[in-house]
Amino acid sequence: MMTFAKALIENQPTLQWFAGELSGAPVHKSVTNTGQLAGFFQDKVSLAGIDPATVVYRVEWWEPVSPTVEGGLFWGSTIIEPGRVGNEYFMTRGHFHTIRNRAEYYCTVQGNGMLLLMDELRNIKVEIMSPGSLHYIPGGFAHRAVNTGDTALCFWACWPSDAGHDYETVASKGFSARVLSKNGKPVLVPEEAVTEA
Ligand code: PAN
Ligand code: ZN
Repeated sequence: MMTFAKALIENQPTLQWFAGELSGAPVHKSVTNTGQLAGFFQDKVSLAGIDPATVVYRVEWWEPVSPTVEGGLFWGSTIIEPGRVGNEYFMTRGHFHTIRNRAEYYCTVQGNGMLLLMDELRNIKVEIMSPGSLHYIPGGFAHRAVNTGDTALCFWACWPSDAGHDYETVASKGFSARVLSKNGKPVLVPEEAVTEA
């Protein structure tokens, strides 16, 4: 009979749920600053006035299997700092999954924001992110999280190991709407109306 000690899997990761941190397993980390998001924010003049090393968001994620494996799952956190470039709130780049039918879950633990979901025809939907909100991102939808609050927005995500990230489509065509601050409130503004906003 196998003993419990022999059956026990080591290196089981631990979450600091509210801080968005992972430990106890090899974790990937990335930091994205304003300098790396030059093509993403609409107000280039305001962007030029911000130190390009200003952190916009950090991601930590665990890949228990290789990204080439079909059927696995990845798990990670994103923390978006509060801030704006001009009147546009700090946000993630946003992406489609390379394999378009791959879905994803986001769940918010801290802060307030909006999740933009855009299909390939550029139809856009928005979900409000607040502590406890759970978001199902269907396959075929580009997704971008926006921090509309005064504190960090922290959420966890779970996505298929083979999903892949297509950043090119969003980098070249953008989303069809932006979340801008108007009279201190977040408003979804269609891309074609942004210059008048
Ligand atoms: C998330 C995102 C994370 C950062 O883990 O990768 O929030 O956003 P960008 O990847 O758009 O920079 C996810 O959606 N994974 O699939
Ligand atoms: Zn994703």
